[in-house]
Amino acid sequence: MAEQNFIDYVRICCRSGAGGRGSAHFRRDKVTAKGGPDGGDGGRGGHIILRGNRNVWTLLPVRYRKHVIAGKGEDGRENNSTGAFGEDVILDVPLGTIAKDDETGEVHFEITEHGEEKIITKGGRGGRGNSHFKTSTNQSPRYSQPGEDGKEEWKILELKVLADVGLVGFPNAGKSTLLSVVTAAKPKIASYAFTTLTPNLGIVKYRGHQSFVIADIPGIIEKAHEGKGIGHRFLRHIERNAVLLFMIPCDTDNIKKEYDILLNELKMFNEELLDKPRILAITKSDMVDEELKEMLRPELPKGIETLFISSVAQLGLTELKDALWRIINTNREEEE
Ligand SMILES: Nc1nc2c(ncn2[C@@H]2O[C@H](COP(=O)(O)OP(=O)(O)O)[C@@H](O)[C@H]2O)c(=O)[nH]1
Ligand SMILES: [Mg+2]
Repeated sequence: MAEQNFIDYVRICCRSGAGGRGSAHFRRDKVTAKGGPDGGDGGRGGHIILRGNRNVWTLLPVRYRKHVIAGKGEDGRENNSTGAFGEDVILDVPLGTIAKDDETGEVHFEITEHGEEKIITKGGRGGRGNSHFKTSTNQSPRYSQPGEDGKEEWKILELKVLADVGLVGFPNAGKSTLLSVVTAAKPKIASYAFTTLTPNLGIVKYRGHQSFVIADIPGIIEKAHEGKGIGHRFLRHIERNAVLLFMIPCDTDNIKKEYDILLNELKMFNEELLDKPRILAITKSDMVDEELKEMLRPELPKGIETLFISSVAQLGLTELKDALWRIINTNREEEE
C-alpha cells in the first residue's frame, strides 16, 4: 500500500436533503364530497451519517466523494400519509475519526466504536400537512407547511490514530528498524497532544484488508523515572486493548533478567500497562543459528509467548504479525 493512500484528513461538502412539503388535501370519496383536511406530513430529508467501521483504516474512500448529497424527502399525501424520508448517505469511516466544522473548527463528535452512527449534517424537517392546522374556527385549512431546506456545509474529518501495539524495549533493541520494515504507511502526527513523548506510528497491513497500528514511543523506558503524569498521557493514545510487544536483542547476556527490568520500568511508568497482554520478540536473530537458539530457549522468561525475529533478514515477521493480530482480535471480540 503506497504511502499516499493513507489519508487522515479530508474536507468534504455535505448537503443534506430538504424535507418534503406537507400536503393540503381534503378527504374525498364516494360518500363524502367535501371531507376534512387529510394532508399528510412531508418526509424528512436525508441525513449525512458517519458510521464507524473497524475494517476501514483510512479516510481515502471519503476523499473521493468531495460532495456528499443526501436525498430529498417526499411530499406528504392524502389520507394523512407521510411522504417517504429522503435517502440518508452513510459514510463508513475508521474508528478514531473526528468530525469538525470547517468554518469554526468546532469538534462535533468522534467515532470510536464499530457500527456507531452519528449524523454530521441533518436532513431538513418535513413540512406538516393541513390536517395539523384544523382549529375550531377553521375546519378546512388550505395551509400546509413547506419542508425545511437541506443544509450545505463544509466539514473536516480527521483521523486520530490509536495504537494497537506498543513497542517496549531499551535503546538499540531494534524498535525503529522493525517499525520501518512492517509499516505500510505513516500517519502524520498533527492532532496528538504528546509533548514529551512523540510516538512514531506505523500502520501495518495485515493479510489484505486488515490493518493495525504500531507505536514506537521513544523514551518510554528512559522516562520511566521522571514524573508520573506522562504515563496517563501516553495511555490516552493507545487503544484500551493494546498489546505490548517487548523487544530484546538475542545477544543480550541475560534475556530473562532484561525482561524483568523492562517489566519493572514499565510498572514505574504506569502500573496499568502491566494489565495489557504482552508478547516477547527476541530481535536480531539473524545473528544466531538454530543451534544457538535452542541453547537460548531455557534462558527465556516463562509465561510469555516468545518469537525469534529479524527485521534485517525478514525472519519471523509473518509469525509476529499473526500473533499480534490474534491477540488484538481476541481483545476486540471480548469487548463486544
Ligand atoms: N543484525 C541485525 N541488526 C539489527 C536488526 N534490527 C535492528 N538492528 C540494528 O540494531 C541497531 C539498533 O536498531 P534500532 O532499530 O535503531 O533500535 P531502537 O533504538 O530500539 O529503535 C541498528 O544499528 C540496527 O541496524 C536485525 O534484525 N538484525
Ligand atoms: Mg529507535
